[in-house]
Amino acid sequence: MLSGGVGGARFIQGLLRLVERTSSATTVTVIANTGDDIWVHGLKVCPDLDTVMYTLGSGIDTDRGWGRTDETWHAKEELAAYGVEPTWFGLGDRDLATHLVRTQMLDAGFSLSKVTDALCRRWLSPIWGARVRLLPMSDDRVETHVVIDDPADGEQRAVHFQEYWIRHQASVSASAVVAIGADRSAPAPGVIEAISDTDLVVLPPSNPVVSVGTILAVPGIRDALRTTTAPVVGVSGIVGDDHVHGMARQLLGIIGVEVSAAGVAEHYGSRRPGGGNGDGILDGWLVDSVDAPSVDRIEKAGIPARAVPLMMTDHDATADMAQAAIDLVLPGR
Ligand code: FO1
Repeated sequence: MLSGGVGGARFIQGLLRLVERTSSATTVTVIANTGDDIWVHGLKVCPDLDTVMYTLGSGIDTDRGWGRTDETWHAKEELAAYGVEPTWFGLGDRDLATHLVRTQMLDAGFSLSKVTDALCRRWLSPIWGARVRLLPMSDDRVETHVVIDDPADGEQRAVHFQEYWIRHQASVSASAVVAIGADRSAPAPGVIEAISDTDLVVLPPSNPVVSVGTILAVPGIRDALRTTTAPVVGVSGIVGDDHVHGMARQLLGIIGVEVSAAGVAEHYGSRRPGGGNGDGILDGWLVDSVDAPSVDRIEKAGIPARAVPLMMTDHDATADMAQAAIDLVLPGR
């Protein structure tokens, strides 16, 4: 699976529920977006890696969808009392420990994948053993920035995605999304192999621009998706004309993609020869029942599609979604 934060993590929970139901020996590799990563107060923070890790490790705050359960905010308050910026980005006390360990290990020369593996030994191994593996998309520094019209002075400037999203609440006008460093990055160890040597690749209902889009910007990953012998199936995060987890509307608008399940399917493109612009990645696309009328349009773009309920209300409902995705591209499995 390629994954962003909340939407991806919740979908993986459903996929794992399905694995439990069928008691099969399936293993799941999650390749997480690291374009949201940010250095704050001298610490390396990896929101999507941590959201997946905490969610699957039962340590997530389920209301917020990010950060730790039973969190306290004393360090944040103390930093604010010193007037230290950024005050708009909050690190909880428990969460802080993860960033301290990660930063120390990076400083000691370990790669982000090695650090992630070490952190997952606490969170994933006791629950999932070798059945779930979490990989960063790249060990190289890639940061998503958004070019905004700064409301402070009307000047155009590129700000970190987190600043656009949290400080500006995605409500300032923006003209571009740039994955800085992506063109010079390489996939992390195991990423290409995981895509090439699998039975199925799933794109969960993660953000098509700043989550899946950033992963696809790492050289080699799109090619691996196009050449793998496994089918690639995606689940729409857009239901009706909105994003279930909130942040696709503005971002799709910036890159000129229609905010609809069909618009995103066409943006990813069909993997069939001649599909999309010749660089499509999809063999199947699941849309919500309310988007059933768009199935014809998606299939005309060369992407087999089906409409089913896509609300991740609980793990069982999400497991049904995962099963529907599998039925679409691997009938009878
Ligand atoms: N989201 C917020 O809305 N406000 C925050 O202060 C904030 C801090 C934060 C710290 C660590 C972390 O792992 C995630 C955090 N998030 C926060 C969530 C994050 O901004 C986004 O939801 C993801 O980057 C999108 O996947």
